[in-house]
Amino acid sequence: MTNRIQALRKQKGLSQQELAQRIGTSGQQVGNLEAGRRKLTQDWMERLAAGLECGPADLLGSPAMQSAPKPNTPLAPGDLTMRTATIERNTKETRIRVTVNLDGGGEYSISTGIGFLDHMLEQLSRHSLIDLELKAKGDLHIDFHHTTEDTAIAIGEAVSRALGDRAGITRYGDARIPMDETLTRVTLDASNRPYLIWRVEFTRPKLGEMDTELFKEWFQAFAQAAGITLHVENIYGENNHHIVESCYKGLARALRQAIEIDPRKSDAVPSTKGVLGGSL
Ligand SMILES: [Mn+2]
Repeated sequence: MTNRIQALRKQKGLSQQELAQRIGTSGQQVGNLEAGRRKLTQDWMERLAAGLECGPADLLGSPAMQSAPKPNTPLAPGDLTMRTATIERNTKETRIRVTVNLDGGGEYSISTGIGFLDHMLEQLSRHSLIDLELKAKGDLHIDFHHTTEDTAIAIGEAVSRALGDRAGITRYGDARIPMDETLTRVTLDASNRPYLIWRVEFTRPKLGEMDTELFKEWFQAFAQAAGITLHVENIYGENNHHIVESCYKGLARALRQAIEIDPRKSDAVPSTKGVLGGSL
């Protein structure tokens, strides 16, 4: 810990949630900033200083610099709930290890052995701001099917686990992505009700070495494992690379919205039933 955000916050008697509400962010984000998992930019310093009624420079320095905080101060409920997960998935066909941080900055390290799939998953991370570490070793000597599908299952499971009880998330997301001549719309509900609508057609059988028919398999497996209702529609487009890439970017953007903590209801599950999943 190299900053005094937490110490100043406790002096003010604020929970992470309360400080987050003052400055229009999520409790998780405040937790990330306090723990140094999120870079303390000038913008964040100014926002935090306004919320803590101090100067931006007061945020720097070690927490012990001023009135040492009591040891073993109990955490307020909801404090420091990191939305991260690691999944290891080993079968005869594939060996996969994936780590996600939903509150990341879109940093990635991805290796599936399939160049084109790596390119798509990098877009997913970059545009969702989910940090994604993925290492997959699959039976590519047979074909790319198992590796494609199992990669989606593993990422989906990791996202679902990191979402936990899905309390306080925005839940819905929607994105329209243009890429030159192509336009794709992705709409989703992260409510733990897996479903895929896939209105995407390709005019070429392969992109790179990858069969284009595998992309539907990827999205189907991801929707199932992540527990999301996922509607993907290519409205128009000609270039097959643009068509599929706009699908991944649309998923990323819609996912980014849906999994964001809504600061106005950050302790609530966003369903009138009080629990997500099951019948409507
Ligand atoms: Mn591309």
